[in-house]
Order: sequence, then structure tokens, then C-alpha cells
Amino acid sequence: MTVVLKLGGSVVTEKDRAETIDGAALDHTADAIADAISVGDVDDLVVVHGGGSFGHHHASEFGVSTTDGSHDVDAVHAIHGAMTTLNQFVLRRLLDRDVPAVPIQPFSAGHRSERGELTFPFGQIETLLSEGFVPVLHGDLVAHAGEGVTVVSGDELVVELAASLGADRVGLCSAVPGVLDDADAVIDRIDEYDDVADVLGESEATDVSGGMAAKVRALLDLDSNATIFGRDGLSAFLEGDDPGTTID
Ligand code: IP8
Repeated sequence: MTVVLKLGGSVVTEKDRAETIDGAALDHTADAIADAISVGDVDDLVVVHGGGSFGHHHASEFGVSTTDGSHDVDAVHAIHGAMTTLNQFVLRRLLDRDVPAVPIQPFSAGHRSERGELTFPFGQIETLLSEGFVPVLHGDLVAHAGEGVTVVSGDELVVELAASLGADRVGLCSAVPGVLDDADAVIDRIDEYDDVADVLGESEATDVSGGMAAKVRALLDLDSNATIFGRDGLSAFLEGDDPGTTID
């Protein structure tokens, strides 16, 4: 069973304070992953984490998004550098719990065409999975023809990974318990974007990748179901349940 799990940037960082991790949340997340692996609930696991106050803070400062690029070398080092720092924090927490987590740096692997289409090789991830490792990717920058570099969001990587690996389960752990309706109740299931377009506002904190609306759109494109849930739903998701909102 191949599981692709995205840890939202707002789950593992303090999203409104630049380059600040949420240590307690990261511990809780790493505990849930380690427990699920040790009891055999999950065998092949790929983790992708978002940018939170590491990537988005610098991307917004340099005006870089998934579509607006930059040729500024300082922007590359600030944004990619912050993401590799966050990746090290995530890896450390997992390694401390004996999860065989290894880093994959999207900046060194992927690129976009002039039309913005992402090409990303997955052979290394498949091989690492079959050799017993847990690859840990992250939102990052990628080379973009005609634009310099642009942001690749963790959600985009999740969609690409899920399709390429034929993932059985896809989960997005976010700061909210699912996609919320106007009355802040969790929407159980979404089949059509138009059904929820009115309630999907923009992300409140700085988020150059488009917030919840972009997530739902991307997940609707997947062949397999995906689940968006909050921190409290992570263990249930890893045990095989569908907490939060299912995107069909
Ligand atoms: O938080 C964005 O990844 P996301 C990463 O998954 C950067 O959208 C570099 C801003």
C-alpha cells in the first residue's frame, strides 16, 4: 500500500512568524508517522511538506510564486535555503523516532516548460521506497523556462507523485479539520469544484501557492480519492480511515 502524505506548512510551522517551526505540532506529527510504521499500518510512505513560514515568507518577499518567476540568485538561495532548513527539522524529528526518512530536493530534480508544465523524475523515489526508505520532499523552487525559477508547491508534487506512483491513499494534513463550509462545518465529500467555489476563500496567511482553493482543484484532478484533514485526524488517516473531507 503506497501512501502519499502532505504535511501542510501551517501544520509544522508557525505560519505568521518567519522561519519558526511549531515544535509541538512537529513532534505530534512525527509520533503519528512513527507509530503507523511500527504497527504496520503503512509500508510504502512518501512525505511531502509545505513551506509555511519558511518558504512562503521569502517567496512573498522576492515576489516569486508558482507562475511569477525570478532570475535573482539571492531569491533562489533565500527560498530554497529556507526550505532545506525546514526539511532538516522534519527529517530530524522522524529520524529521532527511527523512521528511515531521507531528503529529496525538488530544486535539484524538477523543471517547468515555458507553459508552466512540471517535469519531475520519480524513479529515485520508487527505488528508495522499494529499498525501505521514507522519502521526504518539500515545496521548493524549480527551474522554469523563460521565468528563471518559480515555486513548486507541495500540493503539486503530491498530485504528480500520486499519479506516477499509483498511490493507494493520498492525505493532506492541514491546520483546519477539512474543507469548511460557510458555517465552519467540515464538508464530508467534494466531487465538483463548482459546488464549493463560493466557500473556498484565500489563505489568511502569506501563501504564494493559492491556499485551500488550489488544493481542492489539484486533488480533484487525481484518479484516486484524497483526504484533507486536521492534525487530530492524522493518526486516523494513517490507520486507514478517512477523517475530514474526501475529494473524489
Ligand atoms: O506550502 C510552497 O509549498 P506549499 C513552497 O506546499 C515555497 O505551497 C517555496 C513557497
